[in-house]
Amino acid sequence: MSQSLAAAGTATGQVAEVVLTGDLARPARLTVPDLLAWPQRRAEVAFECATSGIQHHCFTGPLLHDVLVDAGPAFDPGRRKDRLRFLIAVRGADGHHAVLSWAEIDPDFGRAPVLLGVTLDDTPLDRVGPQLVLPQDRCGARHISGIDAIRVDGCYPATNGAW
Ligand SMILES: Nc1nc2c(c(=O)[nH]1)N[C@H]1C(S)=C(S)[C@@H](COP(=O)(O)O)O[C@H]1N2
Ligand SMILES: [Mo]
Repeated sequence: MSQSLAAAGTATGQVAEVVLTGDLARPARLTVPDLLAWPQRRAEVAFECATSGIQHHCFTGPLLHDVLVDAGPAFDPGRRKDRLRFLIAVRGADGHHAVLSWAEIDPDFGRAPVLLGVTLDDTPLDRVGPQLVLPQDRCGARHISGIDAIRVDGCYPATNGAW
């Protein structure tokens, strides 16, 4: 990011950042414009909210899997079984959060096409931050908006250690 853009973001608080943290070789802070560097997908989703009923939205953005792989999760990529112990916790700025398993979004396992939405119904999410998009979910609760942190954790021992 250029110095002037960084300064503008700091001065106005208008550029939201997502912190990628946890068991990663390359932890990162990413803005919505940064997320345009990965291939963009489009998803038309319909989900039900317990309080406001059925919602229809169109999102674009990169695959969560593509972004997290580039952050270097601390598993052996050649050993499929090693990935099964990793969790991904996604948090919104308001504290709403949910946990996914790595295998849920891994192309060798659940293959869920989960996006980090950077536009919502053609509106850029630069100021509010990206939104988690889960086309497979019937309920809206995991479509976390204003994401400010994503944490990857290898929760169980890499070898046959004690639980
Ligand atoms: N950050 C954040 N994201 C959130 C929520 C929340 O409370 N905080 N609620 C979820 C729930 S319960 C639903 S149903 C959808 C609502 O999406 P809508 O505002 O497009 O109807 O947002 C989800 N994302
Ligand atoms: Mo909801």
